[in-house]
Amino acid sequence: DGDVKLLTLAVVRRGGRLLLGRKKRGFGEGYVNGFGGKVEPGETIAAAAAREIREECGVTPLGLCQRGILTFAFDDQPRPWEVHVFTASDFTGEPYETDEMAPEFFEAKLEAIPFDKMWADDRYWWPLLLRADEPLFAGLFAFERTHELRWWRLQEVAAL
Ligand code: 6U4
Ligand code: NA
Ligand code: NA
Repeated sequence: DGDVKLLTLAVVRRGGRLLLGRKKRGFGEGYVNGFGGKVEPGETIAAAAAREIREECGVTPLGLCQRGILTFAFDDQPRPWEVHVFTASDFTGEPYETDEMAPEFFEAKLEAIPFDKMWADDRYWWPLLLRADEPLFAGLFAFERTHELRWWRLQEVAAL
């Protein structure tokens, strides 16, 4: 239990489409987002990413690959959140709705991503996530009153 809270966030792809979900409860309720959650003690971050995808929409990711680290500092949370962002190139199984997420497919292009229904930081890092040359990225985003993005920094990095 260190000085940051470790979480995962995963965007699952199939062909020209992306599987996202509308979060039904808890932190970020109502937002469209990837699948993810807290890394459990003794679990690797990649294993947590795969587990959270399965728990939240029932599919098993294939080709899971880490693309970024985003740190979120909230003025109303005790610790910053360190969110490890993954993509999966495909999945097995059929997505279904769970208590936590209602899955939905979107075209895998920037214009089709519903940024008005997402966390305020997403519009900044999604362009890097969707770029064909798959850069790695690191970002720091400071929020006030949970949802108001006050300032941010984002850069491409050589390694995570
Ligand atoms: P419980 O219900 O306690 O098991 P758990 O599923 O472990 O929760 P949850 O759902 O609270 O964790 O995790 C929050 C999710 O929201 C993670 O996938 C990270 C993501 N997230 C948090 N802040 C975000 C932000 N500013 N922008 C974003 N995703 C964010 O795009
Ligand atoms: Na979650
Ligand atoms: Na969890």
